[in-house]
Amino acid sequence: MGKRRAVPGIHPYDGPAGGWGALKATAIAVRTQMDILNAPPTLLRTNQPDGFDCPGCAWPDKDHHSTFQFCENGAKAVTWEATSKRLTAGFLAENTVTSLLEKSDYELENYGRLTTPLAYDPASDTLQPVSWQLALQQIAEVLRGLSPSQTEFYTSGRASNEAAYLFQLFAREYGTNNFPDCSNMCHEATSVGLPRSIGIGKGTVSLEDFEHTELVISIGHNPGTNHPRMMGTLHELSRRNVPVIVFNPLRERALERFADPQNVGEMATYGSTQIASGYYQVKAGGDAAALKGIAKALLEKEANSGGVLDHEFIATHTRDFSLFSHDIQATEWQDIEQESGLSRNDLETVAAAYQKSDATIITYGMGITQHNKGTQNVRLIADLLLMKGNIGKPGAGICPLRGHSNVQGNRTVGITEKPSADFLARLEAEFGFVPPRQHGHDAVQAMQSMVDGSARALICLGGNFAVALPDPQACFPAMKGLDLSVHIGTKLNRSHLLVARQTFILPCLGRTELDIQATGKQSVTVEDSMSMVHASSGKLKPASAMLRSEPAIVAAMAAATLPDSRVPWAELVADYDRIRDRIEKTIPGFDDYNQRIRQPGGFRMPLPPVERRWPTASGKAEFSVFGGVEENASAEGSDILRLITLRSHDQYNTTIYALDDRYRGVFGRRDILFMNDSDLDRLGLEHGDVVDIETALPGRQLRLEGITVIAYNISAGSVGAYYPEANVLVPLDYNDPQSGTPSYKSVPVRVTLRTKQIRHSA
Ligand SMILES: Nc1nc2c(c(=O)[nH]1)N[C@H]1C(S)=C(S)[C@@H](COP(=O)(O)OP(=O)(O)OC[C@H]3O[C@@H](n4cnc5c(=O)[nH]c(N)nc54)[C@H](O)[C@@H]3O)O[C@H]1N2
Ligand SMILES: Nc1nc2c(c(=O)[nH]1)N[C@H]1C(S)=C(S)[C@@H](COP(=O)(O)OP(=O)(O)OC[C@H]3O[C@@H](n4cnc5c(=O)[nH]c(N)nc54)[C@H](O)[C@@H]3O)O[C@H]1N2
Ligand SMILES: [Mo]
Repeated sequence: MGKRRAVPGIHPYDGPAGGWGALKATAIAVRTQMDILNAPPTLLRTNQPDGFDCPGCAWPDKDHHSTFQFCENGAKAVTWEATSKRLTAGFLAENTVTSLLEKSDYELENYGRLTTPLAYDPASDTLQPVSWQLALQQIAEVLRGLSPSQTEFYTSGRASNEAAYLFQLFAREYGTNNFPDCSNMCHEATSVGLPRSIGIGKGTVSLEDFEHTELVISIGHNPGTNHPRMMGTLHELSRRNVPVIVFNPLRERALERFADPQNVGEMATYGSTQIASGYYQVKAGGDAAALKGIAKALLEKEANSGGVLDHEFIATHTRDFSLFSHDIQATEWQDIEQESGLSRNDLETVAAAYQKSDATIITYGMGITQHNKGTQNVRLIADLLLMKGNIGKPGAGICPLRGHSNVQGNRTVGITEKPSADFLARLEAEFGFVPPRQHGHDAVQAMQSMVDGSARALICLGGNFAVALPDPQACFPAMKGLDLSVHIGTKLNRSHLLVARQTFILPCLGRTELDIQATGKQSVTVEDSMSMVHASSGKLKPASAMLRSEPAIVAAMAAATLPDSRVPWAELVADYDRIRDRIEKTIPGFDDYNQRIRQPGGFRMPLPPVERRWPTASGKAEFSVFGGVEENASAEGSDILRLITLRSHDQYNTTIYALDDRYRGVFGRRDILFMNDSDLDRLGLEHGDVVDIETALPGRQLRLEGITVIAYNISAGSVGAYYPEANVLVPLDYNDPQSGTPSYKSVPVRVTLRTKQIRHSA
């Protein structure tokens, strides 16, 4: 970076990701959150056969019973939940909701675990303890007075299969398919795009495929922070000389160099392993152009010398190849280069590596899905794989990196606003009530209904709905306009505090905690990113005797709301095996559910594409037509930059563990805009200047003021800022029309100087 003036809290990080720094960060997480004596056994039980599933991410484990897999950010997720801090009734009595809204997201959760049901008291503007019975009775009364279509049922992807299944059952018997969920802000593009391409909205690879792969292309995800256990896999690949090609506008350290804390040699010698064999700093929103460039290079080679495509696979297993290839041929190199920011030569190099490999995996994350054409981006990735038959053979396939640890399972067990007629018929046959057929709201639609006043109640199974969504200026007042909001959660957050006419916060057990019901100790089940379903059993003493499990809370709310319910709620909750029996009867793929989760490692959900069976409308895998190269609405003006909103190393979505972003060299602050040197020069800005950011889209003026811009290794034309602070810049209706996913990774913005950087003593 050369010589620059010092900016407080900015210290470029030169080491590899992982290594001793990761061990130290784990020790700090333990020390600041937990009773030290309790901590090591807790961490050791993470992802063990009889332990709990790590609430951190959805990356699978080897057999789920191999050695303890060390993971810094998994440790943070566990210690944040298993903290010894408690949010007490005394504290809440002394602090009004208005005053709590002044606190940061970090402070709110750091008060500790919720310990008792709370109800909002408008007279004193405080949250006050309430009995479970009274809370449930009052919630039920409001719900019975509303039309079901006025109620939104939100799920955040940490809920277990059992809790999520009961939640959808409750909402559907009540009478709505309004299921906004976190997946709508995340991998909805995958859930919509992949079924069209290959017949199922899930990844096709298993961990074993990584042992046989010859090439991994990693697009738009940051595993060093968000899927740290994947780093062990990438580290192994790199040591076997398997090329890993990265497309990312930012130089993410973990994708460059990584020291595996489990590798004794590397740790002892302060060594590290290079991860990416090629690192392409694509422009934000330029992946479609890049993918089309790779496809174009392949088609040109095929035309020149042949032997590139898998013709037999294409003929037997796919359709619409000619439509796809015409679109690729019609796309000009000049447009590809301009939109991607990469040269034809670069893309031909990647195409050559792809041609050479007999088994390729493409992994991807939010850098692909969170664009106006996110669904079509996902389909382009599938297209590229189909060209060489890279789906349904060992070592190859598509690998979306899911978000929350059970977000995939939630969808499998029925959390969807667009249920299939089959599924509804099975629910009806099993339970004897008539579920609503009309499709419901996704996350953005639910919030839009709250904004226009047509939705009156919001029931949240976890999460931080209003903060996770774009556009707090529109969302926050909408939350306050509701008749009822109910939050099942573990810690206080801002969505809880945006109180409605009546608001209830219901404290639940976390994954780490012991769950005892009428028949004894219970386990729940979750599905990871690779469709493996396994059991998770908490072991710790609950944070408070008042906590209830998520299934128990949902069942009690349902029983209170629906006095004539056909569902035996209490009986189901007494023994979760009974919930799983019902899941087995109503959802294909769960045969012998209770037996199979008792086997080590659990079982895999059916994935027909792995056997080259394609449950699409045509029965074949389908190529797509992207059309053009632009992923996002174009905005005019040479001063316009594309804003990426991203996660720091010390956060879990809206949960901020601490204020550092170690690998990006940011410490103790989050008010940062990452910008390329050439853009700084062009705009007449300097490293450390304080700027204002304004969204360059028609409509309301959206601004984020007083942000410090720093020079960073990010592609020219793209800038980065932290989520959720930067959500004020994203309009609620700026999304992918096919999947409804907000385009958090490509907001056109203008950046203007506010104050010149002040010289600080370093
Ligand atoms: N510790 C931790 N773990 C987590 C989470 C967390 O917040 N903290 N969140 C969980 C959840 S819900 C999710 S969805 C996942 C998220 O995991 P990721 O998908 O890794 O999410 P982001 O942090 O949003 O990072 C996106 C990455 O994409 C890059 N990127 C941005 N725009 C583009 C683009 O246009 N093209 C390309 N090629 N790259 C781009 C960014 O530079 C960044 O490296 O992680 C899960 N795991
Ligand atoms: N700008 C921008 N916005 C984004 C994104 C982005 O990349 N950029 N990413 C989007 C993505 S990918 C996602 S998934 C969403 C995340 O959206 P959400 O899933 O709604 O948000 P989280 O921050 O994960 O939710 C945190 C809260 O969950 C509760 N909680 C934690 N553990 C438990 C539990 O075990 N049970 C229950 N019931 N509650 C629990 C706690 O009260 C905590 O405050 O945000 C989206 N928003
Ligand atoms: Mo996510």
